[in-house]
Amino acid sequence: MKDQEKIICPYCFANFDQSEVLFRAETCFTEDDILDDYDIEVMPDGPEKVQAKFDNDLKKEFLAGVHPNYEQFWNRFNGTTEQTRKNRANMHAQFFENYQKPIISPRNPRHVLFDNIGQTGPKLDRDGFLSSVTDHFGKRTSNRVCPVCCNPLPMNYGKFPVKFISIIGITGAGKTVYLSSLLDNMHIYAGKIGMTPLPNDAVNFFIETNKIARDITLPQGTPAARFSQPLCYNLQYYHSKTLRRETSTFVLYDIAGENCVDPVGIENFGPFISRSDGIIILQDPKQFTGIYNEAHSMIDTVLQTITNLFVGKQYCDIPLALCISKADRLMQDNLFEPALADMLSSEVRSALDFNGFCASEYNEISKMLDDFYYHQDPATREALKNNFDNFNYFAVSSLNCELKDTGARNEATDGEPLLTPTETPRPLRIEEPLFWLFAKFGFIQSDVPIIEHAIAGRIERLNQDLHHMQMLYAEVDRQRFSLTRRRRLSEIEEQIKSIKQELEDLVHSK
Ligand SMILES: Nc1nc2c(ncn2[C@@H]2O[C@H](COP(=O)(O)OP(=O)(O)OP(=O)(O)O)[C@@H](O)[C@H]2O)c(=O)[nH]1
Ligand SMILES: [Mg+2]
Ligand SMILES: [Zn+2]
Repeated sequence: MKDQEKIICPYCFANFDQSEVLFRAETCFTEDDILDDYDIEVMPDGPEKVQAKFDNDLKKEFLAGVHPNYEQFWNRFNGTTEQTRKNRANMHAQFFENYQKPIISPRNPRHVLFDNIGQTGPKLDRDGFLSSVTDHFGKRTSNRVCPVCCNPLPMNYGKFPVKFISIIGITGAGKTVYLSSLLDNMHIYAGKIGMTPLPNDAVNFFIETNKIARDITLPQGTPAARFSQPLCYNLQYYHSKTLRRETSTFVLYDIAGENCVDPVGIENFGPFISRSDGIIILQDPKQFTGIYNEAHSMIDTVLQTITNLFVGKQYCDIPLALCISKADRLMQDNLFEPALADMLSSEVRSALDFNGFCASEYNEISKMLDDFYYHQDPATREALKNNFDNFNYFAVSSLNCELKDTGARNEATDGEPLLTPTETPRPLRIEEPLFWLFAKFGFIQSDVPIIEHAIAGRIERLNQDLHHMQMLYAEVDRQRFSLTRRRRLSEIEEQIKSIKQELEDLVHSK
């Protein structure tokens, strides 16, 4: 990592230098541990009194409590979603949530012990990073937090380039199940494209609390206004362009589609979308109103919101994976062509000769899904083609197994049944949208060029070419005495004709 690269907070997107991080101390005091100032005042003057005052003041700086900046950040989202992992060490001791631990500064010699040699601050790690400090009471902490919003920064966060990816879908579209299955199986998926996932406690905790497995009830819905913890994941790989071993961090956001519709939601969740490097939209099959009659489209509004968030352009060029979730449902109901169902039931393969994206196989799926949308959801297809310059179609299933109604009801989603897989889930192609994004980011290569369906950018580029040619025509036309004028004019005319034809074909293409 280069020195000048700043860390971008995955919560508030503040930029800061790694030396500016703050820490959550492991030493926590409560009001009960602190003497009343009056009790010290009445002590006889002398070194004992001075010491008592010093100790007492120091303890006040290690008082457990939620930092106001943290509280302010989470107030917008009806409170924090951060959970503290309970383990044996904190079972017996007085229990504090991680976010209640006191925030201390590594630059404050009252808070932390400075390095014996340098004396200018705490010891840095091998990468020259401030990754842990020992507090004044001798307890070590490696819990770094953002200096602006005081939210936790995962281990090693900031050492590697970061890509932000938003997963958007209406309530019940399958975001949580998708994220949990994807991350739980990441070691298998990453291997297919030559990547190695690095272990990560926070992600493991998310997988544990949202376990997708036989006989375990599926996760409860996440209330739309709440903000789920961003999931940060590190992957090591050989970069397809630099040919060097690199590590990248991916931050995944779980965003309820409802927040792309209601103005307060857009204001609160908009920043996560507009800062994204890639978007995965999970479309619940019930959003195909023609099929399931549940009149719940909404996807056009979501796309509109995304386009509006990337203002300043005719179209949006962020890579966008439109992904049908619960494809098993559509397959069971025979709503996919048999050839498509067959391909979707097969494993995602690596490219034939190397660990890369197998576009030769994917392109076939993409073509058939484009056709599916042409028949089942032409409005979404049109909106994508005309507003997004970099999108593609996917169909996945995170479960693809028998589910049983437990009888219990989900409180978060007004009583939807809580289901339990009665067999081991067999996810279908859930890694494909992520692989496609990796290919778009340039991390992996594809065996053949990846199919593109967008016409938004192509139309704009052709219009620019047309304008340029028309200007050129006028200019050559003015050169009355040029010997080659006639020939050049007819050449330009030919080119103008062919651009117009291409535009015509694009606009009328199915
Ligand atoms: N058939 C089938 N059902 C699925 C699949 N994935 C999810 N579901 C069902 O959809 C329900 C909702 O999935 P979640 O992952 O909780 O949905 P979500 O998008 O996180 O919903 P909210 O948290 O409410 O926004 C699950 O309880 C399952 O019943 C799938 O691949 N196939
Ligand atoms: Mg959820
Ligand atoms: Zn922050």
